[in-house]
Amino acid sequence: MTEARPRLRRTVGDSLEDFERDLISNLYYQRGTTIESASGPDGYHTLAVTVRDRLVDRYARTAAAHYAANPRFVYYLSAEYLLGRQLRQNLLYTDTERWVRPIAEDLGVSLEALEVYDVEPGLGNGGLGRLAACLLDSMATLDIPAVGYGIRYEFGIFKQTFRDGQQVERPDDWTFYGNPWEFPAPDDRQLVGFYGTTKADPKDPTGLKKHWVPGETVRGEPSHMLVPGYGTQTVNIIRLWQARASRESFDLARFGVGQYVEAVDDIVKAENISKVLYPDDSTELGRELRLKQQYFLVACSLRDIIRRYRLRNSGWEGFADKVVIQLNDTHPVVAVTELMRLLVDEHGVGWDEAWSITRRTFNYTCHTLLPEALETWPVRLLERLLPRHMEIIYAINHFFLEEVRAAYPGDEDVVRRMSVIQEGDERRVRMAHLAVVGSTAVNGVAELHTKLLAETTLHDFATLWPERFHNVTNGVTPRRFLRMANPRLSTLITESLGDEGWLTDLERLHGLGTAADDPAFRAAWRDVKRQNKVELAAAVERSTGVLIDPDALADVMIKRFHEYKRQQLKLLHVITMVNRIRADPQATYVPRTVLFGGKAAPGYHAMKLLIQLVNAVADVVNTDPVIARHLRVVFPPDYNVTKAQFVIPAADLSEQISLAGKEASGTGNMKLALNGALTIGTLDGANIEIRDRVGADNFFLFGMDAPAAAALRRSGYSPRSFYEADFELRLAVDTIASGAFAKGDRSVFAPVVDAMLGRDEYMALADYRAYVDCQDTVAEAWTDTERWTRMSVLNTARCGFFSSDRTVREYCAQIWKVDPVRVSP
Ligand code: TH1
Repeated sequence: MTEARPRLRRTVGDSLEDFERDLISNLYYQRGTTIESASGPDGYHTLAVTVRDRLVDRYARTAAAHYAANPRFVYYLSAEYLLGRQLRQNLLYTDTERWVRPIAEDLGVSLEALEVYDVEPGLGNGGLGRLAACLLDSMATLDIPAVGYGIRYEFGIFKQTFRDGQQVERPDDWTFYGNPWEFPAPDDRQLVGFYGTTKADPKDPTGLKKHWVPGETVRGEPSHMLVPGYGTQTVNIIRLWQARASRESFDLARFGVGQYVEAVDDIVKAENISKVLYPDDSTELGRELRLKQQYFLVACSLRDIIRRYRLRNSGWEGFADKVVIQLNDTHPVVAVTELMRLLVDEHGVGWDEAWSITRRTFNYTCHTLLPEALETWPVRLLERLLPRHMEIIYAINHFFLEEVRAAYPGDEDVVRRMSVIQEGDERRVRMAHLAVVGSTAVNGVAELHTKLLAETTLHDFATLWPERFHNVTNGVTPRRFLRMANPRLSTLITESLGDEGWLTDLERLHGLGTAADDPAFRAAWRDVKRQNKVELAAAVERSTGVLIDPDALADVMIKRFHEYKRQQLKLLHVITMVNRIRADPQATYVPRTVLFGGKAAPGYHAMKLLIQLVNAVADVVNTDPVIARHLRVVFPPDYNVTKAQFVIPAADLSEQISLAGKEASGTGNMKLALNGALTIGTLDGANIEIRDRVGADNFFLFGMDAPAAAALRRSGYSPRSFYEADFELRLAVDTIASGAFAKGDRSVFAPVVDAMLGRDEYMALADYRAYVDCQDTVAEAWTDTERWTRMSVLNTARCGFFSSDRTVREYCAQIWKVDPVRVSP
């Protein structure tokens, strides 16, 4: 194959003058305005497309190189992506910020002023979506041929506001001003069916091949965003599907008889599929529309993958050699049945060969252990919505259970446990089981998580097929979460290490280890942290009205609100500090700012009430002149990737206090440690690996480990006994119960107290004493400034392992078996 003919390719100039000329021309011809009359959005969009065009050039060369090499591709299927803002990233990746600064200055605008129009696409809930974005960044940086597939939700994760301290959700109309970073590709649209009936194929003696006649069809229209690699020419893409009414999806007959509005109603229904992201993190919500979303993503993406495969290949024998599909949790797992359907029903491949291809194509990443996050779908819903897929699931399960019976003759108990179908009043399909059965490799996201998966949730599968199980510990991109978020620290690191090589080889941060012993370096390190805190303080004041002291210990807990993450435990500590100050106002206390950030799922009432309590405690603390001298509590609303980039560089203490065995990995823990925050944490998820690397002396460990937590639960956990045995704990709980945070009304937060003393599902009370004592150790450590700084430097120096580049290398070596393709300049 020859590359695209050069004369058809336009190359952007590579100088300040070219950039300036393109900027003016884009303002004039794209926005139809002039420098004199341009608005803020005009300026932003013009800059965005001018920067973007530098990437288009690389993308065209990447596509040509991939076409020529016909390599094995990684296809990442994910219902969620949290990409973060694009402008700064693309300025960095195209190395154009050095031009934009002076040009903007000449024009009397600041980059910061334009950036307010750079809306982050909030197409995810939390860690799972952000991980997908970090992995795509690292794949491009490592020149791995890859495409990310997702849904272009019209409304992303809701915007969080507070009214009287309560969370109020507002829709996130993220494309209101248009999205300059995406390219619609209507030519690559796909048709997706739902409902209908299946018919036997009379020519097929096995009965395994059938014909599906959908009752409804919807069109999927793709657009893509560019995913550039750092320090390389590779630009991959993420392809997002939006649902549109197909001509078949509304009733033309109705137009004929004047039922125009009713006919248009069908259009609305079809387009609802990609209307909104489900705002639930780590919980399963068995709603029909969500299953429709999942199948919509899968059906569009698989057809697109096959289309791409056929550009350079024919026949099916080689499919699994050219295509590897990574399933991001169970959300896209219906893909296993869809590929079978496409191969068997539509392309006439025999069942056994199709199954071999399918199994070799897919791999599955599990991100949780929480039972409520393990998706199951009612058989009856699948039979109605995806009748052919349900038949295929039965057939897959039939052959699978034959294998189980052969391995364990006479053991019907293991058959029942492992079956893809969960029997009971309402029969359900276990998506995680389907994923394991249909994949080559299954992985957990941190060592403990993988171990627990193999011992508990997927124990039978790990026993039957040990070779399928892998661990790939999560990572984060150092470009966004160190270089972009923390430019001051990045400069200091680069000065100390001599060059910027650490940005793509993060283990080089080890070189800072010796600098930790240099007092001048430590002073510079502290200075950076302080400046970051000054900046954060200004932002916090703007958004909450509360003044915070940049010299106070910045104690941050930023993550989704969930009982297992235990914001309630942090709050008990805050209230304990309040009670201590009240009891002895004259004593000396280490000044602290406690910063919370995070959303609760709109239907998660217990967590919404906890958010209200955090705000109520903040109110009491910040307005009490005695307490506020030592302590401030702030909760800026609408925590997202953009805000994370502000908060993380300013943090001194990172709260990672989930009940051991519940947080699969965590990735905020990595971002904070990488930015020199010390962790106070349990032996959970990736905390364990962080502690192993930074050293036990540089990590504040407390609480039960996973076996201890499991043992306590087995022995019959009674939160009340902990409450009664600990004076400070009793006082903290009683303070909430007294109505002190509700102007004396004891009823408002009574459910919080009841949850603590009643079930305390995640055993916060059992870990309270260890936690509060550990916080005292933290405060003590903070007073030794030099020692604290040394610990902070060592955290950064020793967190190189947590680069998502390492994560992607491990996926490549263990699971994907793909090689890079270099793109020449
Ligand atoms: C998160 C995990 O809770 C977190 O520990 C992990 O670091 C992250 O994934 C990345 O691996 C999960 N998010 C979700 C979201 C949904 C369902 C399950 C999980 S697990 C909707």
